[in-house]
Amino acid sequence: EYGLERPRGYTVSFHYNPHVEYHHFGSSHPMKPWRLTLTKQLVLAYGLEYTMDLYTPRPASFDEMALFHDRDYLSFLQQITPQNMHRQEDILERYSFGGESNDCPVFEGLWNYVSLYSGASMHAAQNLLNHQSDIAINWSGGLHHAKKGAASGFCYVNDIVLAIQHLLTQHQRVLYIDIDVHHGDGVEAAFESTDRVFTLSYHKFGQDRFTSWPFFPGTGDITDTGPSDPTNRGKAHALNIPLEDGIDDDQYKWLFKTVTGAVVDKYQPTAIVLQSGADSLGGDRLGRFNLNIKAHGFCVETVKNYGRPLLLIGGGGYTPRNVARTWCHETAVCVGASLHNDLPTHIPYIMAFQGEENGGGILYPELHNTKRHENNNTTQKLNKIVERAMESLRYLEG
Ligand code: ZLV
Ligand code: CA
Ligand code: ZN
Repeated sequence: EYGLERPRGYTVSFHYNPHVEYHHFGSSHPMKPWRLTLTKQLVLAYGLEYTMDLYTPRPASFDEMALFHDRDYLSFLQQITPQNMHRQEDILERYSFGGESNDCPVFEGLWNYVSLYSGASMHAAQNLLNHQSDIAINWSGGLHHAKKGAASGFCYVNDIVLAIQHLLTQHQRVLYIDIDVHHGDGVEAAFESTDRVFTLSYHKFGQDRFTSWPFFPGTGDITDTGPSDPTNRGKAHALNIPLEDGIDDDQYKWLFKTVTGAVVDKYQPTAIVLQSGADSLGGDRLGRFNLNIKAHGFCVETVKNYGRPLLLIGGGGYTPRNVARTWCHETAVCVGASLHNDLPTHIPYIMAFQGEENGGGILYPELHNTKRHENNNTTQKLNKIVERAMESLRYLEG
């Protein structure tokens, strides 16, 4: 029995295995799988579950993940535990674990965690292939930094690459769009030698004013458009939009619509994958931008309106209450619902959203805080970026 009518001509599916929530990277680590609990609670509280098909996907198998990853790397992931890791320090280093920053810690249930989020992305892709959904959502995925044989930046297995590979079994051209504040380097690298995937990432690029290191992962300048070798089919099939601290709603919306629209026109993808990392929001613990929830959601709406099969996945997002708000809003955008700004009062963990510092119990609090991140993106710089982007698109034949 549906509480809400479904007058839509398209189907939205939600792929989520709640077991991911119970994994912890460690108490001081910024990645909190618990943000997914909050997201789910908001989605349920607004009654959005009645407007979508819900699935609890099984974990991905070793062999499924080996469609992209090296088997020796996966064997390592499968057996490493916090208890036995001290006996294999050399191997940890080989796969980019540990180190002084410890972005990729070994934690209890790591293998289970990676197979759960990967299984959800693969199942979402399968649903698009079956024509069982037009838009398939997996908020637990989007781990765009993971490499074939190494972990990187909180990412161990690259669920996006696995999902895109699956889409490629039936789709000639897949467009990957990444609005996480970090460069989607792992996905770009995985498909650098094919013209059947176009990767487009918007991100902060350049020296970080807080750490004075290059902002992670340090790649993705405007000049990076894929391999330069003219015989490489992947040439010109990557586009990177490097941004400065503090970009605001109007600038980002304009840039996103202009550049993404041009890519879609030129490349004519038959399916789209959108990584909707929420660390590009204002007030994010790791991010540097000043976006509000509705500006972030505008990107989802814009991509939805291209009317192609769409895989929508999560990614970064380090202020859990705002991650939950954004992904709930974007779920509503997908189903075509508008949500009341006052949060339903019967939400578990309602305290996480209440009080002035937590957004005052509303869905769309103002997140921009120009004192924290001064806007260093001038109209002139952005125009220049668009000009350069249009120029590199001219190298795409067709
Ligand atoms: O959102 O911050 O900057 C997808 C995603 O894109 C680094 N890692 C490495 C390279 C040398 N540094 C370490 C700098 C540490 C600065 C303090 C943290 C505090 C605790 C734990 C991690 C961090 C941290 N690490 C902040 N930024 C990093 C990045 C990795 C970012 C991954 C983004 C993942 C899910
Ligand atoms: Ca990005
Ligand atoms: Zn990120």
